[in-house]
Amino acid sequence: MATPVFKCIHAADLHLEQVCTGFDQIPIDFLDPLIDAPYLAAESIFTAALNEEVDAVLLTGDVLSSGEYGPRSLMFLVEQTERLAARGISVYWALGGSDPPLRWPSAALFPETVHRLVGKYREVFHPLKNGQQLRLLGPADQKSTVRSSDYPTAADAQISIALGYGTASQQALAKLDYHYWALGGVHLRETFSRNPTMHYAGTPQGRSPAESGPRGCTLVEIDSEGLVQTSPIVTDAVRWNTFSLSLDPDTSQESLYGMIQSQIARGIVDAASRPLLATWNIAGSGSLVRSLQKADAKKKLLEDLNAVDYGGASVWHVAVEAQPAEYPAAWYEEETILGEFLRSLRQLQNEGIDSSDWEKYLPCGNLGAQVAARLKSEQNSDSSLAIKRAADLGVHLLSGEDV
Ligand SMILES: [Mn+2]
Repeated sequence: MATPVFKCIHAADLHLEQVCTGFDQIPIDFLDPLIDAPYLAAESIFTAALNEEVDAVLLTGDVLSSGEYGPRSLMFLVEQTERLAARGISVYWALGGSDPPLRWPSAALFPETVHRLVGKYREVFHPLKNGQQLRLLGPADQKSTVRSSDYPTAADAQISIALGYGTASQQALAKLDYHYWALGGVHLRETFSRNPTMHYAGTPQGRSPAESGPRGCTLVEIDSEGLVQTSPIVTDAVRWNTFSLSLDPDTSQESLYGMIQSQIARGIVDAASRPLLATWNIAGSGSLVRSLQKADAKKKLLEDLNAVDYGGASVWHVAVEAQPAEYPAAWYEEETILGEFLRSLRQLQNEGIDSSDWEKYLPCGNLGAQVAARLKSEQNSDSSLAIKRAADLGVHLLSGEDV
């Protein structure tokens, strides 16, 4: 691309007050890094803006949560935007689902370089070095969908950026001729269109095992032709990483530990001296996978892993999940009790389970009712995983091994 006429950092979903979750216990020396992680990650965004000497920072929603923000997050954001203001860097903040509304007394604390875009204040113009102006258009309201009908077509020759929050449809937005769609509300970084570029910057800091892998913000450069180039900047201060292992029926406990150690060694390199929170998804068939589905065995494995000294690296093993593997297709066709059993489970898998009425899947009578009552208290459990586990147990019992 030609020399950029506009250079910015696009970030979203800072969720400054949102703490990390997803662990039963955590060692004391992890507490401070976990509490500070959202702030350190956000600070890296503003530092990157200064280092890259950008023209502006675009924030697309979920920066502060209006229900939860307190003095720390508010003052942090004021300080950071003042760092930018001192260097003449503007902030264009498109208000998303959880941000404080436009009428918000604390907004007066921010320097004048902070523009909160929504509703009748949604449109601003940013002067470019070549004398032209760049048009930025924020969302019409604080809803959680980017609706094409809310954005007028960007018809003139000017470079235009649309800022939005929530789910978006590539087809509907592409017709509107904006050069860049800066979007928020999706926590995993994603460019879902290249022509024009439509991009979710993702959250700068993962908060749970579900937000595994590097997180950050995006450096965006636009040239005078309106060509857009995006590059990721990693900002997370604590790294969540979910590792997947696949076990053979004859994998021993010892070789499982060996597999874990070699994956964690790579994870430590990837985390580049950040504290690492590891989750293990173990899949396969055989007695080891079956035993790891039991709470005691998972707990023992976690204790063993957390007793290992990683030579100065901060590593904490958060959870182990063991899932039975898929069975060979031929087993489903067998005219045997096993085949019949697997076919019934597959039917349940396809139709889904009505978890409000467990009793209809269970034997009549007192025992069925008791089991249904226990299941009811675990409403949030993953029913497809439960079916896979039932399949594994059934296959094990019908195989006749370990009788
Ligand atoms: Mn969010």
